[in-house]
Amino acid sequence: MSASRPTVLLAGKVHPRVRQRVEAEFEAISIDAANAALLDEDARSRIRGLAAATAISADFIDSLPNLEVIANFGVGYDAVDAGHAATRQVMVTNTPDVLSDEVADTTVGLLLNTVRELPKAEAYLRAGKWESNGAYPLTSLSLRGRTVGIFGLGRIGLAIAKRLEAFGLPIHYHTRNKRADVAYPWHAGLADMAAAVDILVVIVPGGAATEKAVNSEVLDALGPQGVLISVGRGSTIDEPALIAALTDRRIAAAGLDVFAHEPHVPQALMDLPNACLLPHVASASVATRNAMADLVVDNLEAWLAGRPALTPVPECAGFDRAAS
Ligand code: A2R
Repeated sequence: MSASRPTVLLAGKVHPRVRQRVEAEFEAISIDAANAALLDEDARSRIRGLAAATAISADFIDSLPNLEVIANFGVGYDAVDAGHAATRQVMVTNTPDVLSDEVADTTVGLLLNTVRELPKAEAYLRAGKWESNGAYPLTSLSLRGRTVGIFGLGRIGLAIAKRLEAFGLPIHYHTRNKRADVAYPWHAGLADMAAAVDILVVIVPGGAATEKAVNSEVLDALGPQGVLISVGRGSTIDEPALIAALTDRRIAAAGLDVFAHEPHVPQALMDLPNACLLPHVASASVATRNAMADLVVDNLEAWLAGRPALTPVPECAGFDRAAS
């Protein structure tokens, strides 16, 4: 043990590669939850870095007087109170870009599974029904002739758009700000876009600004042939409204990788034949999760060595390392 090495807290169920590298490069302290009562005063005063795999509240940040950096595992950092961290000049980093292609690939897979019922067709084969009952029924939905609307055309949304463009599908998008670098039609309103498209792909960050943005009005605008694909955050969907719309066939189908209260998935969703459900696996390959883990630790290393963070979140992007 070297007294000169900074102390880094591992909070929550951290990725094994984050743990391995943090234990090798820093003095590591581990706790299962971000709860100040799990740390004594000496530990709290020594902690300078935090590798976060769980919610980090303002109170928890305030319980660590010498905290300098919070490195969040994931591009979505809605569980970290980054606004509060910024007021204390605590750097917050996330893991953008390294997961965009993986998430976009999974989104296309989820869309195909939802529309062409591929998991159900495989289950039919495995149950011996092809031989006993004949061909799997024709799917009522198809990607052919459909238009896609992407809610959130950031790094991941654009990677999804490029893939679906290659499928020959027209792309529309809704964001708060129109992008100058794409020619896709932009809609200032989400419900307006939903009315103009057949497939709505949701890939915005979570948090108050997008909470339950996909509500009954948006789902009704999407309409009875409409398909919802949700891969950003479960909080963005009004889940009871979605269950009602799927039950009443006010939309045709939904493919979901994220849920409002993970890992709980409402039984009503599980019971719906027109819902295709994944357990939040969009970025979950060994290679991509390792790349995310490395970016978490690279950010800790850089900031704690007095260098700029590699991937600061927007709330902290202007921080001057020398000033903190
Ligand atoms: O609104 P803009 O112009 O800032 O565009 C961003 C859009 N966005 C929103 N659109 C409409 N209403 C909002 N309240 C709103 N908030 C954000 O979402 C931008 O086009 C996109 C976010 O893009 P990025 O920051 O590049 O994030 P990335 O890497 O694509 O990941 C998106 C989310 C993560 O936050 C995780 O929750 C999930 O995907 O993995």
